[in-house]
Amino acid sequence: MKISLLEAPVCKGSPTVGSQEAFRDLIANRLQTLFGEDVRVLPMEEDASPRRGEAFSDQTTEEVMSVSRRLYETVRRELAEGRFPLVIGGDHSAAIGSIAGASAATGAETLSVVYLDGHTDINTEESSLTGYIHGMTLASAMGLCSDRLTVGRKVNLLGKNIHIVGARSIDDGEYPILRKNGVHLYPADELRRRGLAAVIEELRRGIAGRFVHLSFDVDFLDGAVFSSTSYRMPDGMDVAALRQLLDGIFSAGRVISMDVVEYNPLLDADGRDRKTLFDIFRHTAGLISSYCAAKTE
Ligand SMILES: [Mn+2]
Repeated sequence: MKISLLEAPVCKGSPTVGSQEAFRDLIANRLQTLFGEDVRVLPMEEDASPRRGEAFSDQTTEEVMSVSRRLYETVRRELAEGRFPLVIGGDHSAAIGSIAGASAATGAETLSVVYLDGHTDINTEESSLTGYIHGMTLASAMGLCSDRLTVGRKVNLLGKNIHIVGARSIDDGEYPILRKNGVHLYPADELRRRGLAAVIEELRRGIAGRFVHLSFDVDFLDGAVFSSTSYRMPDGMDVAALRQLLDGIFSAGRVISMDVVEYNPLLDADGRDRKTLFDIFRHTAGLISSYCAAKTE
């Protein structure tokens, strides 16, 4: 399976600066060499300027969505060419574009999304307390936000096809949205209580044979394991758990595209987290070559 590395240089979906540099940092350190000969490296030509996002701001919304619109087109195109789009954020608002692109390729009802994240990112403009778009990604993908936060046609991803794993910071206003839409939620404490293997088994049944877009936010990992991100939180998962989950997801579903978001290289002075990320990418590259080629034919 040929891989395309897509840059999503957006940090204005959040109140912090730095994640928009992640792609350039990783490519400068030769991330592409992990993905074989035929890897395509696709920087986004026009960069989002590294200013902080402003809450509930029309201009910020327009700038965030401009990146997502371009991502949407690129993800669609790479999928149509039979390649695997691997989107590197940027903050998690980038996934508005990548999910829209994946769902345009498969049909929204046919697509499952597995969302590995310390948050649930399912606020609407009404429920959001902070007004930052990186907390509204899934609500946008489900068509619950206004047209301003919609890429192309409304995506209307179904709640029952969304699986959020590892969350441990959920707003009061997000619970009713999760419940009403039947989103599958596996919070970090549930993973510990039930055991990782039991949750992976249930998740595998939910996505078996289905097209999957996988969205990985580095704050899924415990803040002590991986600290170069804007929202560093305790009680997260470790890299071994992530590997097990990735193994389960790739072997059960037909993973067609993936995001890796919220890495902030400006907070990674000694490069420790970059090294962790490279290990994760190396593992992912192996899974893509084992599982993705056969199933897309
Ligand atoms: Mn997130």
